[in-house]
Amino acid sequence: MMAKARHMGSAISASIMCANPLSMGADLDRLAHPSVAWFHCDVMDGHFVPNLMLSVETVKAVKSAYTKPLDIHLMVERPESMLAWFPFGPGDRVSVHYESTAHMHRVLSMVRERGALPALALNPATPLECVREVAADIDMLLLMTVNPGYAGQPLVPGALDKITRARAMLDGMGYAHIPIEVDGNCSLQNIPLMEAAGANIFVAGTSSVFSASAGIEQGLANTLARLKHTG
Ligand code: S6P
Ligand code: MG
Repeated sequence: MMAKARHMGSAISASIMCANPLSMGADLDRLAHPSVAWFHCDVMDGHFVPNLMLSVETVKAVKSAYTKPLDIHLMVERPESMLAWFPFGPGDRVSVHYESTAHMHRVLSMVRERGALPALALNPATPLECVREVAADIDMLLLMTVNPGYAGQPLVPGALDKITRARAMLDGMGYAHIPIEVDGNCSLQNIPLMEAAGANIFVAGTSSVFSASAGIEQGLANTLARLKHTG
């Protein structure tokens, strides 16, 4: 019987857009801890989502200063026209929204050609059915559990059910090895529910690693304590 992907190790991807912009380096130094698997870099163009976030220069600076793999989340129109701007390569991951391009297969191939891991990202209202068409071409599925654009939002209704359905779909298609990343209100309360539903990678932002009044180290410890399948 095929192993269920829900038993693969759970991991944290720290959302660096939630760092203090006036002391980002100090926050990232704290997050460059072995228990953080990825630096989640949100890129927003003001068109695909109503916000502007993490400039190319910021992502380049993070890439050159840290050895932590990048988990680049592109929330931009026509990502194929911007991929070349960003610094990523082997070990890094790039998530591309289904809703953002008419050329999903081409964009995923462009990511893989650079030795990085391509991932498909879906907005909350996007049907899971589109996963079938590119499951063979992705290394991860990113499910938005809030509407993309801002940190600090509540979970959208149906988010947990969608994780369950996505896990069942991938397992049923023979892709039990593909992890599911969840992004949006991965709070200390929601993480165990999301993990039980089948999520493997948790984007940690204002509701987890940045939520402790005692600071990021405490927030990280609190977040790790919520995961069942670590390591
Ligand atoms: C939102 C973005 C996310 C946020 C993260 C914030 O569009 O893609 O990565 O940074 O979800 O986390 P939280 O805990 O504030 O929801
Ligand atoms: Mg994100």
